[in-house]
Amino acid sequence: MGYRVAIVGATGNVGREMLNILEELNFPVDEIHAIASRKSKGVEVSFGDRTVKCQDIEQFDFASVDIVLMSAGGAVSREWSERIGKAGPIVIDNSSAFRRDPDVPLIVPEVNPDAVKDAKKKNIIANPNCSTAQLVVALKPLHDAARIKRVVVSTYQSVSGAGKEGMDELWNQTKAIYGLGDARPKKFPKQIAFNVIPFIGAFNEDGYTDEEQKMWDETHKMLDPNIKLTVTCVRVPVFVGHSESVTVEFDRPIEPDEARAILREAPGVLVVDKQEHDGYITPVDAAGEFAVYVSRIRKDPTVENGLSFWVVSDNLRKGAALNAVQIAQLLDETGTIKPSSGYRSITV
Ligand code: 11C
Repeated sequence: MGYRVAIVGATGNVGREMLNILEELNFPVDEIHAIASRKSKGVEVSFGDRTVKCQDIEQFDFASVDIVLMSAGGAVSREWSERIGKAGPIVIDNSSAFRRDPDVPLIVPEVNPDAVKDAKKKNIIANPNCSTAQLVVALKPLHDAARIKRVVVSTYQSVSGAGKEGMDELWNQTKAIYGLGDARPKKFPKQIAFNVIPFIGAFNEDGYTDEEQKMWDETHKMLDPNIKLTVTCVRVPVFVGHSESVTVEFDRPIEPDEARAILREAPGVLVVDKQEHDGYITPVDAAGEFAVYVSRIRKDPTVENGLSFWVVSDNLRKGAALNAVQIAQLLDETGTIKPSSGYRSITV
């Protein structure tokens, strides 16, 4: 016996991945409900070899489920998550709406699983931004070994981070540039096909973007508020998979070989790091996979105790749906929630 699970935003990129990953990880699901806005009512989504019809969020009785995986954007989360939490289930919210709320734990299970103790304060757990999730999975084991003082990150974020509309825009612009239609930007502020855009989200008054701010706020909440972090977030014409160039300053010397050994033992990390062309990972290699890949580990000779490396992961998986399902597993494994009707163990 297992859990009664609802996916809100089931027709989106992340919602579909949540359904896939529940099945791939054999999470004990007794009932699955696909929930979407009224306009998607009746749309079919796949869950394993079954199809499930979307139900209207306004009509659904959330008191009838144990877990709600929420990925319908910040506005829907702000309107619904607290109401749903009060109705009984635990909401695992993929939006930015509650990440900074002190009564809402923000969790990457490889990094701060103990934060699950606060899950019932509001019955909401926040899932981090995709670019933060993969960063902290790589930083955590290094920080445990040699305290991190400062991090400099530049991201190379795929268009799927901006949802299906972002993927459609890259596809349509690519065709249009060869003469088959309208190449004007709609979803992104500038042309994304054959280009890169040093802007994601919205500008803050200090000249950074809110996407950049999320990366330091969330790293501080989950890993360590004392780490200094500066970030530049860039959108690139890649469909799936976010990449990050990361430079870290530690409080003691750490050799590339020691970092490789630490990361090889770290949960969720795969080190692919040889000085040959099969020896580093690109987003195309990481798409569809679970791991956070680390490549190109080398000394930064311009600072004391510096290391630079390259981090790549599937932003729809570890950056969103996989992390959400891992949080559901954590709730189960810690006994924070119990199956509604008995228990079937998880086999991963
Ligand atoms: C992007 N990282 O690539 C964003 C998408 O706060 O969950 C996820 C935004 C968020 O556009």
